[in-house]
Amino acid sequence: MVYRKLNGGRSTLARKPNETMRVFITICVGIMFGFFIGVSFPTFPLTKLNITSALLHDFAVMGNKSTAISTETIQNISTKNQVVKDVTKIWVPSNPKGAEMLPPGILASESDLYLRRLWGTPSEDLANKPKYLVTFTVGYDQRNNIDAAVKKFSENFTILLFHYDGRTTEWDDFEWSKRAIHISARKQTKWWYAKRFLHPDIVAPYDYIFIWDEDLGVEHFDAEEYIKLVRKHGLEISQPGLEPTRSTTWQMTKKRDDREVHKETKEKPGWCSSPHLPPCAAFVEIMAPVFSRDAWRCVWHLIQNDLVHGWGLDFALQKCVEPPHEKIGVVDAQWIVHQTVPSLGNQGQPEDGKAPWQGVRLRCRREWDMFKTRLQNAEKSYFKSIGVDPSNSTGRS
Ligand SMILES: *[C@@H]1O[C@H](CO)[C@@H](O)[C@H](O)[C@H]1NC(C)=O
Ligand SMILES: *[C@@H]1O[C@H](CO)[C@@H](O)[C@H](O)[C@H]1NC(C)=O
Ligand SMILES: *[C@@H]1O[C@H](CO)[C@@H](O)[C@H](O)[C@H]1NC(C)=O
Ligand SMILES: *[C@@H]1O[C@H](CO)[C@@H](O)[C@H](O)[C@H]1NC(C)=O
Ligand SMILES: CC(=O)N[C@H]1CO[C@H](CO)[C@@H](O)[C@@H]1O
Repeated sequence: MVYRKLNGGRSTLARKPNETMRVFITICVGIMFGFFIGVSFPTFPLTKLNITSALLHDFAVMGNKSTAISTETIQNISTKNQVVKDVTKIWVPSNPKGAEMLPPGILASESDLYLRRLWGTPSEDLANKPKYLVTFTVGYDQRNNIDAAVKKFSENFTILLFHYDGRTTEWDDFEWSKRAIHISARKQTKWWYAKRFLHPDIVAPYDYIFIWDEDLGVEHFDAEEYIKLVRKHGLEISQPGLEPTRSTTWQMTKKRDDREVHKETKEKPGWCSSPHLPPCAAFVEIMAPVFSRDAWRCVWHLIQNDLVHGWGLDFALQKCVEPPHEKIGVVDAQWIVHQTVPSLGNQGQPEDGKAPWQGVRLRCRREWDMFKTRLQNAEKSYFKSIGVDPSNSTGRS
């Protein structure tokens, strides 16, 4: 950095051969070293002056040999080096934005959700560090269902509950509740919590992150087995197969009986613009998604702060992995039941004589449109900015 600064200011040098440059740099380093010593031992200012002036003298002799670098120039450089005083202050441009003044060795850019104790040696706090994270967005009325679900997740999981009804302490009736993390904010949605509390740097230690609804039946599901299959089939974004019911809308997420995992399906004619595109492939729903660490790092950025219901997100997840039709899939061998109990959907405001759930549903639809429009516009302006017409490529919708 210092070299660059000095070189930048030296037009005389630019014309000179490499050797001069080398000598020059050596001298500069010498000067700086001298300066550093001077600053390090401020009680001996004369030492500093002497070293500097001795170097300047040497430099003048060498400069005479091959060039017209004058003592005045050197003095100018020397003056500029007063700025280099800042070398004793830390500035690391490669540090995260805002933390440039800290030495890289002290930066703790990532965190975790591990609970620590208040005494003893920090390095001995954690008996085990769970490698997976599961979150449920819950109301207390669904406690028995959540209790059943949590028991399908081993001690290798950190359990995080987002409470939308403000009731948290009651959960301590469950033994596992004391090792769980509880976050409470009234009447918010899963994606609202996820955006605020699951920043990729916070959940960085977890290989896989489950962001699940509260109304899932998990009788035929085991989380460790699920992860084995996800690893085996290279799924970055996945969900367990859904037992087919009347409310199962998409073919893709229906459980199949003849395989461990499926990554594509057939939909009704005209529903898929390509067999590799949602909802025929590269598609999971938003009720029970599982993300790898890397996929989540992308998806977190895709979640909009104001579009809290996450509608349309399922169609866009494919933007976050490559190739999506191979890295997004449904695990059939570990499957769940979507019980569709009325929960947060019932917590809207009655408006214009409409039931609360209607207001919520209306907002969901509206958000879906807004999300689609935002994404399309963002893509358009990106391609425009680099002068490419994406309609000419084999781009994804
Ligand atoms: C500079 O070089 C010239 C001849 O090359 C020499 O006569 C003169 O003494 C030199 N000056 C210094 C300061 O070394
Ligand atoms: C040295 O700096 C002074 C004032 O900053 C400037 O006027 C002079 O031209 C500089 N000399 C050289 C050789 O760069
Ligand atoms: C937890 O993870 C460890 C290490 O991967 C594994 O050996 C153990 O079997 C896991 N626990 C369960 C209950 O599967
Ligand atoms: C798209 O491709 C066609 C044929 O390859 C070409 O003629 C046309 O100029 C392209 N359009 C743009 C905007 O690149
Ligand atoms: C304090 C000190 O060491 N001063 C010395 C600086 O250098 C000149 C000559 O290079 C000496 O004469 C001084 O004694």
